[in-house]
Amino acid sequence: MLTLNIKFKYFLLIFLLILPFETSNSKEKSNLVVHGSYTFETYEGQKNIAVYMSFFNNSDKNIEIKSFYSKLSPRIEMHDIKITDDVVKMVMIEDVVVKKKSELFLQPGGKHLMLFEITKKLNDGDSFDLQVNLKNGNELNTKVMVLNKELKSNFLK
Ligand SMILES: [Cu+2]
Repeated sequence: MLTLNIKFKYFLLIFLLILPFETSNSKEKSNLVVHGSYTFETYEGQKNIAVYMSFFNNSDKNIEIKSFYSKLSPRIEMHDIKITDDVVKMVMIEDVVVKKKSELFLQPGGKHLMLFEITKKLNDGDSFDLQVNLKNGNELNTKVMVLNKELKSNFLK
C-alpha cells in the first residue's frame, strides 16, 4: 500500500514536470491572444469612438498587426496619447508590434483603437465584432462590449 502511494507521487511528479512544456507548445500555436475588448456607449451624433483591449503574445516571435476591420467603421487606427506642454495629442502608431512573450494593453488614457465614422449609435449592452489581421496572415476575432458611459470615470482613475 505504501509503495503504491510512493509510485503515485512519482507519477504525479513526472506529470507536473512534463506539463509546463506541453502548455508552452500549445500556446506557441495560438501565438497572439486578444482579450477583454470594450468601448463606451455613444451620445447622439458621435462619429468616432475609442476601443480598448489586451493582446498577449505567448510566442517566441514579435507579432506584427497589419490592420483592423469592423463592419461598424470604414477606418480604424491604433493611437497613442502624447502629452507635450500640457497639450494632449493623439498620435497614430504605424507599425503595431506585440513583442515576444509580452502584452500590449490598450486602455483609457493610453493606447487605443480609434474607429472613425461609425455607422450606428452604440448603447450600453451592445456588442460588435472586430477583426485583427496579422502580418503573418492569421486573423483574430474579438467581440467588443459596449459599456455604460458612467463607468468611464472608473477606468480613468
Ligand atoms: Cu485616438
